Amino acid sequence: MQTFPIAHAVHNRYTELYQDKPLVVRSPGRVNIIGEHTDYNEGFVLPAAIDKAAYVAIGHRSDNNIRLFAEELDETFESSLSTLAPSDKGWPNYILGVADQFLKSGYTIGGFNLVLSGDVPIGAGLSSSAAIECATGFALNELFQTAIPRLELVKMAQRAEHLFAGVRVGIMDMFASAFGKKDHVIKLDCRSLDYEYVPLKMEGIKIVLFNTNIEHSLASSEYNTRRQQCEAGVALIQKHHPEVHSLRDATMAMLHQYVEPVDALIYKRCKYVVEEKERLLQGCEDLRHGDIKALGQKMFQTHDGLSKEYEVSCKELDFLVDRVRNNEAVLGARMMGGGFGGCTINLVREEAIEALVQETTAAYAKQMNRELLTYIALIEDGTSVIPI
Ligand code: GAF
Repeated sequence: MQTFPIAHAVHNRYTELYQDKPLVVRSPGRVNIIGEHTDYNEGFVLPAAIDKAAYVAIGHRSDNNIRLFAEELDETFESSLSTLAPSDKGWPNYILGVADQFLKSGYTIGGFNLVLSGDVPIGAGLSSSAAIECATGFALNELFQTAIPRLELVKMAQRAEHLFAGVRVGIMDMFASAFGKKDHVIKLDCRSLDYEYVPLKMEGIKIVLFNTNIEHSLASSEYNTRRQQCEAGVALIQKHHPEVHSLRDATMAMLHQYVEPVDALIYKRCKYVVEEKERLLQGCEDLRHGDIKALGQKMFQTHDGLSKEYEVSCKELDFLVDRVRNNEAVLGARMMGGGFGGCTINLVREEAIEALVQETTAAYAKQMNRELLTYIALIEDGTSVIPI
């Protein structure tokens, strides 16, 4: 049986603080193989839950208060169910926002104590926030026996992020955290929310993440802007095709005809999304046929689109992708997640990983004057209670 040392650590911390036995929930971060910025355009995505996760230990209180402790920050935060509001502090919002969703959806919950810990690097594009939100949602659901289905908890986590973190994220990150399956990617249709598990069969190839070590500060404001730009493109098409509800329904021909002559910037953004939609579907077939080389080539194309057309990359991400582009041992690479920092995802032949990490770390330090952090991502199951 798999052991989770951090689950034991949050359990012990909770017991030390509250002299009581808590419930412990683990919820992972995610990678996304291909299909970036397609979720809020009702396209497909291809994420998977990883072996880095958020952990919460939770227990009842006899009043309506909420007492949070963040292990890594050594910080306590107090609030109450009657005064729930976004905090300037940041991290409590991912918990408070979810508690707020329980109340807004009409579920009865009481006060609680919660200890938070985890090993998903913050701001690295691996969805540490979705991991915390899903862990909190599942923990409250268990603790207060609210019997909310998994998919509804995912939607509540997404709304929590919209309202308490102010970022209009799509559903991918929370879905991947909650629905992840060991050694599988999830082909998720972000319109119908139908999904399919596709085995991640990559003999001799591993997923290597290079963390730029730049926390994506621009990410939230620019993210919301990108969403608006996509909506603006849809509005232009809708004047002629009322049946088009999102970029999911748009074709390149429509973009050429109705968007390109009106607004070059909006056209560029929408073009990337419409092309990425198709790339994902083909990439998924490549994966099914074990053609990782073809999938990898599409990842490089995705990166170029994200960098030059969607413009959510940064010089550090571009540097890391360009660095491996002509390396035979790297089948594919691209920036991953919202952008403006965080990680690149690389499909690398196992025997070449050590040398690649060494030489990329040295080059990154020299050219970008920063430390490169590297993780090898293993694909694991989604959110669950950890019995202790
Ligand atoms: C972030 C968001 F949270 C996701 O919903 C998704 O849009 C992603 O950026 C880009 O694909 O991780």
